[in-house]
Amino acid sequence: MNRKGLSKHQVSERLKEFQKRDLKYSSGRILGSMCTCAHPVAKEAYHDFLESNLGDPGLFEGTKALEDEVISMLGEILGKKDVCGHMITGGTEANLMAMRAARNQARQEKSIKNGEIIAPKSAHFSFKKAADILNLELKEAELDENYCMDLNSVKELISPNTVAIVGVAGTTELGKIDPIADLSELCLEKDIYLHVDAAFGGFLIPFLRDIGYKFPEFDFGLQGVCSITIDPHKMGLAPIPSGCILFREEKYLDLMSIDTPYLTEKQQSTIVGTRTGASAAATWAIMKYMGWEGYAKLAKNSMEITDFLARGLLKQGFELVSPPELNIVAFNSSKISAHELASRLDKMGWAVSVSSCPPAIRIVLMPHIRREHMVEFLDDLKNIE
Ligand code: 0PR
Repeated sequence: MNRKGLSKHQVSERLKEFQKRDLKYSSGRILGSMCTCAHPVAKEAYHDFLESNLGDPGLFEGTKALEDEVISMLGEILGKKDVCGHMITGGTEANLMAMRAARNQARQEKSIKNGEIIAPKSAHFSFKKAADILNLELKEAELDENYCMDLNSVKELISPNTVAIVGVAGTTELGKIDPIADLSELCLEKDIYLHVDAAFGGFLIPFLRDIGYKFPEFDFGLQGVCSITIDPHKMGLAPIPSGCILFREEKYLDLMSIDTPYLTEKQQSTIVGTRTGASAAATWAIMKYMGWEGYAKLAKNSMEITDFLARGLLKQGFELVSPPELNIVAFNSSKISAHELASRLDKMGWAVSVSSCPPAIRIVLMPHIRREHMVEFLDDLKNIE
């Protein structure tokens, strides 16, 4: 490390050099990400609350009130205004907290020691991390022909050690929605904890449904749903890191509570201690600014560009893995493999990702991607084939 400090100007110049190497969402070239440009309203709020720490909420009562309002607004979007929960770093931490609550409940109420969780093969890899950290065994359920969780496979995997079942509303690779209503019934019947990972779909499905898109039920309106992951830093336009975990009842938070005797709150149920208040302020600001109608418009716009891309690909002879339900398009060429196609696109400056199940080019039509970017993308694809 340098012994003498640099000037503010020197620091800023050096930082710019580093930043030049980063891709920018605004270029329209980042096609495989679930994050996007944070809205200026959210950025400003984030900046103003940089120092507030939700890990010691008695010192930051205003920020704590913002967090509470965010949780309740998200609960309202997801079918239950009086939910409990926290703002955390993102979907990984939210899923980890949900699995921890489920494990602790099963340990306490059913004396289950070697717990198992059942998640679809399409679930985000954060469940592998959660299983590892929490000492749970992850059992992967098969998918049906539409790449959704297969209910019969779930039933076969249920054992006396099952502590939770996970359904996904907006899968990472294909944007699919698992049959959450069926899972809810099953979990109520078998007395099993049901978690819904709506990290991506949570900021899309309720708004799209309201303007006429058809989607299955997936939220707290279903009595079996115990918790939901929803990420404002994906389709919510909040800065990274902004994630949320919502629980149907306070008891799930209590199951994870640890005494924190010298803090302004006497118990803490989150995994992290010092916790970002800036994310709560930014999420509150952007949700108030956008309103229901703003998010509905944003989601509709992304779906229209999705549709434009999907049609364009079909016209050019590409195969879609399946018709897009949310703003994710996965496709293949009949001539070259997905990995080969991805590497050729990369050389042309397009940052795409390749899905694993099945292998395909996966494009997430986030708000930073506009129609003109897709016109250019489709043109470039013509030159590859
Ligand atoms: N649940 C679902 C359904 C997800 O899609 C993701 C992340 C998570 C949980 C985990 O969320 P965090 O990454 O916030 O902890 N989905 C994206 C993915 O893994 C995250 C992402 C975003 C990856 C931007 C790359 C990227 O450039 O693909």
